[in-house]
Amino acid sequence: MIHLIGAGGHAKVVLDALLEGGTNLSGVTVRADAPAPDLLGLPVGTPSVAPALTGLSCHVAIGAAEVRRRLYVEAEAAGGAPLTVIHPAATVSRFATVADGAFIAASAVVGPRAVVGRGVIVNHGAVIDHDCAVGDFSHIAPNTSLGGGVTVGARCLIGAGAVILPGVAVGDDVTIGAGAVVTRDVASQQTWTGVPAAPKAS
Ligand code: JB3
Repeated sequence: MIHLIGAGGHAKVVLDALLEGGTNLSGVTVRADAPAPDLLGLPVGTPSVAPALTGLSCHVAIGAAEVRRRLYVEAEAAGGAPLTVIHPAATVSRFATVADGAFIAASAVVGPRAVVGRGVIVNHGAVIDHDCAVGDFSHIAPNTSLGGGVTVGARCLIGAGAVILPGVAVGDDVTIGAGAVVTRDVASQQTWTGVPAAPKAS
């Protein structure tokens, strides 16, 4: 049995990937903190994390990094095992490492010796090229491109369509704006936007 936590937009994408991968709808339960009518036809229960999850595979399908991290901690405390979900139309090198609880969407590419951390989202069409490392709970948004050897820290948001040039290092808790082109290293807790990307004026 698979226990999906979250019933919003991202949960739709994750459930769709599970179904495309051959999981039966009857083998999935869905819970969220707020009542929702259904998720692609599945009833949604509350609260998000059931009191007992022993023996269940859990996937937290929520985009916000800190919420995703916290709910994985709660799910594991309740006995659940984090489940990695990879859409069958994603291309993941046999030499890549994908940690527990991560999600790899359709048309994403994860290259050889790349490391994708716990609870990471690699969204549609994103490319994580060879030797990249993406830290826990980061979100690599649709159609982004990380060149070879890029490192991204924990809990980052790399916005849709952003490009990070080969070898660049991005710290923890960084936000990169949509469409930015990052040509040099970014320190932790910064927001960079633009082409070439620069720290966002506060
Ligand atoms: O950009 C793309 C392709 N996807 C986005 C994704 C990565 O993140 C998507 O467009 C959204 O921006 C976002 O999707 P998500 O996280 O599904 O957002 P939303 O549709 O707003 O649904 C949030 C879900 O998380 C709902 O089921 C909420 O009940 C649940 N939720 C939000 N905050 C929470 C909390 N649940 C708990 N337990 N605790 C919270 O603090």
